Amino acid sequence: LRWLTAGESHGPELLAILEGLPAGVEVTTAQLDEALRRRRLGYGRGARMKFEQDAVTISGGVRHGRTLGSPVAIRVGNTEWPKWETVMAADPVDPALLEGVARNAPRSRPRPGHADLAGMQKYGFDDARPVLDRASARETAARVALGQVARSFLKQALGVDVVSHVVAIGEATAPRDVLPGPGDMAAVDADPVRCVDPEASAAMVAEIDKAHKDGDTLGGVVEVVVYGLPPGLGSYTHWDRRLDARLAAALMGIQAIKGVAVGDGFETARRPGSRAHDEIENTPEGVRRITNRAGGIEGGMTNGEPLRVSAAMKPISTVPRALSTVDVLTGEAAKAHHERSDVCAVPAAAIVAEAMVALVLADAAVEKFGGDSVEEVARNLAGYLSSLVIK
Ligand code: EPS
Repeated sequence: LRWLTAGESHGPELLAILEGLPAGVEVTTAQLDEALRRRRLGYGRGARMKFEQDAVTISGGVRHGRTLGSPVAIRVGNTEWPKWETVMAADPVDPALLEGVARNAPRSRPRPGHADLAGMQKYGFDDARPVLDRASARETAARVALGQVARSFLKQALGVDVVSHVVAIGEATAPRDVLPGPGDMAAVDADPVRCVDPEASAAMVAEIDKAHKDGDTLGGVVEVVVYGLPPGLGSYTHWDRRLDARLAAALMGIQAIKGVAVGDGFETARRPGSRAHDEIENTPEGVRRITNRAGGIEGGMTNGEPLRVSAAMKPISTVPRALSTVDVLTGEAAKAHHERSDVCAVPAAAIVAEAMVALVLADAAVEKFGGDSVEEVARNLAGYLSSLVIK
């Protein structure tokens, strides 16, 4: 599979293309709307989430609710566009139209933690606007749309469920032994911070309230859990075929993600080998791991246990109590620009992480089971499972 996105945060729309998906995957505008609605949820998001709608149009690769095998093309319109039509116009604009327009004032005080300064240096701008507009996590709306298509494929062809939950916001942490099950997504979504533990959820909400009051922002940790994967996706044979490497790259590619862990991750490094691995037993249903510390991946391959990957998000870089910077036009010390911002976007990051994991797994499934239609992939999977030497 190949996928690409384009579009600026305050441009007319985001565009997303997914190439290589088999025919017959159920995809509808309503499904994509619902996926994007989930991304806008979460306690601690900013004003734009309240009034902006994601206007989805499927413009290729789908007919009467099923993929055709051709590239799937999706547009996510920014309903904010009318306010930006002149400032972000693609074509040259009469300078008189931009005079005195506050939105057009050069963003010359780069915000620490954002792409602003290095982006201005790299691309030769003295205004952070062209940098921040693409670096913005608004772009994740396009990824979530693509992720929904990948998720439908995984469900239909392999019977796989992708869920996520928030395990930490600031100092508030959920107990690590409670995981959402395959059918728990609606219940998790109903929680203000998408945490499965009510006590931890309340503590997370309190952390966000405190940060808001202090003019501060917060990060956290999210975990994606995937049920129903067969053993053998990915491969130990080469570094770039390892599934954990591919998942880590995809998750690190989400704005503000600073760390990725597979299974118990860094915890495993602190344990002796006798308590770090998952012992194997034979059961009437086949060979199983007694524990799942590895998070469903051994040797860069799925091992048939639930997949668990987590990602650490840094606090939003636009801190309301603005950080120190330099005005690049004068060289003088200054306070960073304060664009509107969220206090905490960790619950939304979990939805984006689901999308990236679904895309990587769909890619690995197409690679392993081939097929140009969902039925063919499902047949190939059934043949593989029935021919496994060790079940
Ligand atoms: C973002 C800053 C905010 C967020 C935006 C991501 O945008 P604005 O500056 O226009 O208020 O609202 O997120 C979205 C628009 C979205 O759909 O997630 C940033 O700097 O990353």
